[in-house]
Amino acid sequence: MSLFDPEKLLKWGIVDYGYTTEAIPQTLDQYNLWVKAENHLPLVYLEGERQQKRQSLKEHWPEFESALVFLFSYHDTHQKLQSFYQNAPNWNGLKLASYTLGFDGLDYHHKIKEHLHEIGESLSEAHSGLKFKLTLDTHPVLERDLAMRAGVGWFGKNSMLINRQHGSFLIIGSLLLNKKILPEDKKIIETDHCGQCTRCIEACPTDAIDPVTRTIIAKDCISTYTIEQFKLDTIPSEKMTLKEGTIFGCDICQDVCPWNKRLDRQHIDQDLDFKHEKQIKILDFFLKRDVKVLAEEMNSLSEGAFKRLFKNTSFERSGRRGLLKNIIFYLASLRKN
Ligand code: B12
Ligand code: SF4
Ligand code: SF4
Repeated sequence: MSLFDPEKLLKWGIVDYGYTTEAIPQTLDQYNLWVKAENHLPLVYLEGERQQKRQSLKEHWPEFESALVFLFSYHDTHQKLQSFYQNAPNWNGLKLASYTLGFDGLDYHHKIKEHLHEIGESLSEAHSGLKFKLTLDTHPVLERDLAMRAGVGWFGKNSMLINRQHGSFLIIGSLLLNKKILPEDKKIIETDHCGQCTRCIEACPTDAIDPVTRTIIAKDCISTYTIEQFKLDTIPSEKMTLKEGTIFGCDICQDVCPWNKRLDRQHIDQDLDFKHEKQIKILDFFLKRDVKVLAEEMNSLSEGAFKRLFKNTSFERSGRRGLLKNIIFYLASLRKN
């Protein structure tokens, strides 16, 4: 498919895209069973009306006829962060999900929305009467299944959508369209390439991956506790630990995946320095200072001052209190060992 200027796509970090006309997810049963077993809790937005909308793209948007699914890679940032953790003499032991430093250190929702809009506008100019609706993370769409239907990857045992060439450090962003703009689905559905590997299951510090259903038990996942439950002080699971330093999101089940490690080796000579102002600010603030000093500063900062410091980044949403809660829990996790 050469619908778009490849240079522009690469500039935006789009490494692959696919197309589908199927409105109904192929793995609906897995999702519905997951919710029925209450493995989604405490993420209540995955049940009820929003669960109903996920049953078909037509439930979400009745005009749906087709979708273009784009993969935005931040693998380069994952590599830079790994190198930082391994080599920086002043690293304090804390870790951030690499997407927070990807996309120039800005909240990916803002950046990717802009790119998707631009693509949608140019498609509308080329196809008269074409309407589009974008879906990115927060919309009631099973995005991994949509990406699978568009032929751009398979579900790993860690439940990540993995692309053979580009691994899993990817954000999925899509355009739902009210017309079929390509003659037919060109890509073949990707098959499972996990084989006998179980590295992600073994590496998860909280045993949050259910090896039987290949889904995540949300209450046990570090990502849920550190990103989604930013206002909650109670600990959702007795398995929870942040001893690995994961104070915002968690990449452990992706770090160990051979499909990402293979890419690390391919790009061994990439420039490993962070260049953007926001990235440097995030590194300096969270990852280079004594953790107790950081906790004290976070404690004395006002909510407003924190928001101003991290405006337009992924940390704006969780706010000062959410991050402080995580840092305190990290210190408590260390004392437990
Ligand atoms: C809720 C949510 C979470 C929750 C729950 C995660 C989960 N695995 O369900 C929490 C907070 C834990 C989370 C964490 C993360 N998330 Co999140 N999250 C979502 C969200 C909003 C919904 C996911 C969902 O519907 N889960 C329900 C489960 C049942 O569905 P599923 O995970 O898609 O699994 C499908 C397949 O695995 C398949 N399946 C399951 N079992 C089986 C078994 C068999 C045999 C078969 C064939 C298929 C199959 O069916 C499922 C339903 O389609 C999506 C955005 C969206 N709107 O889709 C982002 C999304 C999944 N998250 C994303 C990211 C980046 C992350 C993190 C990496 C962030 C971080 N660094 O901390 C972690 C990764 C944790 C992990 N290993 O999954 C990306 C994933 C991109 C990718 N390459 O897959 C998404 C797609 C956002 C985006 N637009 O890019 N997330
Ligand atoms: S994101 Fe972390 S806690 Fe969640 S399943 Fe993966 S390794 Fe486990
Ligand atoms: S670590 Fe192994 S089992 Fe897990 S997703 Fe990657 S290839 Fe699949």
